[in-house]
Amino acid sequence: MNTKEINIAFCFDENFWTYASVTIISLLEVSKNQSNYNIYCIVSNTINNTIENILESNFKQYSSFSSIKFIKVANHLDNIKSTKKSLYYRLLLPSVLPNIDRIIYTDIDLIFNSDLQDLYSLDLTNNYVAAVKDACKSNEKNYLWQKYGIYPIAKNEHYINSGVLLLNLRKLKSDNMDKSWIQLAEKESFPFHDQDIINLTCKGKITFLPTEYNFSVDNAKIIHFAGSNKPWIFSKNNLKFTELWWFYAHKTPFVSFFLTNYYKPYYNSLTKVLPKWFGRFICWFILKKENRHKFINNYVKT
Ligand SMILES: [Mn+2]
Repeated sequence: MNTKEINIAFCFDENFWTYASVTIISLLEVSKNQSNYNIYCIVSNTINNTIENILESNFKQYSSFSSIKFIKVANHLDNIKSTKKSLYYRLLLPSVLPNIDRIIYTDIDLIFNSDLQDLYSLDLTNNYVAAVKDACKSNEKNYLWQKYGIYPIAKNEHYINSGVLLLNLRKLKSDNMDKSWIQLAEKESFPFHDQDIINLTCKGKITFLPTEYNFSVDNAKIIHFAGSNKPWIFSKNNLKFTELWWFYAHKTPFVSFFLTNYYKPYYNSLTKVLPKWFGRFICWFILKKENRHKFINNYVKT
C-alpha cells in the first residue's frame, strides 16, 4: 500500500461550502487509499463550527487515509480592490501554511477522476507553480492587461488557468511572493483577479501541465467546470461530465438541496406563465427527453 502524503487545499465561503463537499468526496472516492490526503480548507469567517462539523462528519468514513483542517481567513484581504474576495483566498496559501513546502490547490467547481500522486510528485525545480494553459485572449483590449503586460503572456500562450495549481510554497515564501500578491491585489482589480496576478508575477517560473489536469477533456484526471455554466445550473445542453458531478453530489447529504436549486429557477420561470402542474410537467418532459441524470429525473417525478 502506498502511504504517500499529499497536501491539498480548497478555498470557499458560505455560498459554496456544499459544493466544496462534492469536490472533496470525489477526491477521496477516486483515490481509495492510494495516498494520504491532508486537506486544508481556507474559509471565510462566515463558516462556523456547525458547518465545519457537518463537513468533518461527511468525510469521517475516509479518515483512515485523510485529515481535514479549517483555516479562517482573517483580515488579510480587507483592503483588496476586488469585491470577489473568495477568489483571492488561494493567494494566502503561502502565509497561512508556514510549515508546508508544497501543496495542490483546486477550485471547487471541479471533480477528480484520478488519484493525485503523479501531479503532486512532479519536479518543479525552481518554479513557483505548475498549471495548465488557458486560452484566454478575450481581454486583449483591457486597460490593465495592457498596462501590466498580461496581454503578451496570453498572446504567447503562456497564460495559465488558476483553477488547478501545484504550488511551490517554499520558493514562494522565500521570495516573499505572498506579499507581492496581496500588494498587487490592493492596488488593482484585474479582470481575471487572482489568475492575472499569478500569471503576471510567476511569469518565467511556471511548469506547464498537460490539459488532463484541468478541464473536461476525455482523459481528464481533474475535471474543471470553468466558465459560467456549471453542472448544478439548469442549461439546455448538459456540460460534459455533468452526470459524474451528480454521481458525487449524491454521495453528500446535500443532494436534495442541489436538485432543488437546479430545478427551481427553471420551474419558477415556467410557472410564471403557465399553470403550476403544467410547468412541472414540461420540466419533467424536457429533462426526460434530454435523458438527464437519473437522480434529477427521480426528483422531478416525485
Ligand atoms: Mn473554476
